Amino acid sequence: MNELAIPELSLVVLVGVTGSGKSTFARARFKPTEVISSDFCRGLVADDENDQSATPAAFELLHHIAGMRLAAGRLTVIDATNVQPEARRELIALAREHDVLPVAIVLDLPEKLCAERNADRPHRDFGAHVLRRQRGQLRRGLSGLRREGFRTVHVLRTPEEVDAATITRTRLFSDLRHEEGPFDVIGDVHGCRAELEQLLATLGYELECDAAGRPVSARHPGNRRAVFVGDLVDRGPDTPGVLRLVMGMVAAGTAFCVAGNHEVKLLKALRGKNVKRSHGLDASMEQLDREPEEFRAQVERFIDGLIGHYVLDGGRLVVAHAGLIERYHGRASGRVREFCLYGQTTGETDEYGLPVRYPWAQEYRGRAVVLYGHTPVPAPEWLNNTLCLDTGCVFGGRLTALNYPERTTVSLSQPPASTTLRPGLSPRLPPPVPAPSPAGASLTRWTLCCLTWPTCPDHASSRPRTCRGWVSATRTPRPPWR
Ligand SMILES: [Mn+2]
Repeated sequence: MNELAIPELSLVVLVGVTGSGKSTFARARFKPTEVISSDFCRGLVADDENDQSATPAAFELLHHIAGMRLAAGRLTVIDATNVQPEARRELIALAREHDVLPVAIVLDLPEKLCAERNADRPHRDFGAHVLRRQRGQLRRGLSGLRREGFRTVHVLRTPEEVDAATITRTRLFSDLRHEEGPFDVIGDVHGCRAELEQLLATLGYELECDAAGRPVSARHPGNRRAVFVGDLVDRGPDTPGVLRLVMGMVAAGTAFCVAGNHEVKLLKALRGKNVKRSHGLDASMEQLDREPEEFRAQVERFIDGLIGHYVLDGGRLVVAHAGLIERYHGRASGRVREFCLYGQTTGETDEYGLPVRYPWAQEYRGRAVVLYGHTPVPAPEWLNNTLCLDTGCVFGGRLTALNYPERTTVSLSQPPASTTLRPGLSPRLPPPVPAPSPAGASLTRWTLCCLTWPTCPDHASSRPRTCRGWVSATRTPRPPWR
């Protein structure tokens, strides 16, 4: 038995010369409606499956049907030779267009066997040269399939291997529909370990500490589980402490966590890539440098394993760092991950030189609740079944959680007076304001205020929330897209 694992929502591209047994293989392992063959499409457009002059029309039809199935979220198998790179390129583009994973299953069988099978079939009087050419194309393309974009590649080389192969459909990493909650979904923590501990305690979680008294996990006596919207790290005073606690909870099965843009950048830095250490990354790296090598390796593995979004509770709840449009729920592609991490930008910049973000939540009409963070807001406010939970904890705001399915929010403390952020805008960071702390500990906090820094005269004041720059920023006219 040879189990071939494929994601349950994928575009499966069979690759093999004529006579290699693709149709027989597919018939035994997929539903008849899941398999679209070029022969069948040729028959549909020309009343003759072997009419090679109908090939262009047949493939147009094949792509059309496949596209409609993928749009509907249905696994689709392409039964055609697909030995030419151009043919595969079009199918990979089709998979990407519908944000599903492309899979290749290659039947790389001996040429002699394929020739014998063709000889047995009527109307398959291909010359030996056709078979030889197809086989040459197949062999040349074989090693580059992953580079072409196939996320999964299975190669079967003997009739015995083909016979023994079974298909196992695997859930997508994002698919947690079987997890029904209840959940406590927690906004951007950004290294604020003390606030996180306090919030978890407020929510009823019991913290577990290691010998050094550091919280390494937490569980809820009522079996509630936490879901973190990402951006655990950077800017705040104790990124390692937050990671230690959240990694422990995820490992213990008492929390889930999706990736934030700050985790992704931190991972690059940890791997020695040359990234600009801005937006609080320098703080994280300094803090992590004081941790043992083994801990940094753990962090690297943890971040590397973070998924862009989760679909939970039978599809009724979606969590992604920057939110997610309905069309991308439960889908997998580069652009879906980009959206989860960074949101959708319009490509324009505003008067502060910051990217203008596309107001996806204003246009959201989906049935699933979408919970996210990424853009600090003064208070969580429902907008078309979506809720942003980033209330700017690290900027002097609060750390917020939403109880699901109850839909009650829990925030740590009172919000700072009259803080309003322009929607769709990240606060520009003023320089760190050292908080008065005993023994000169290097505890630094940043402020939410002052979008006009560095032109603001008060940006470095010790009471930044009253800064004049902040006040004038709140009077800034709404962005053009509102
Ligand atoms: Mn973010």
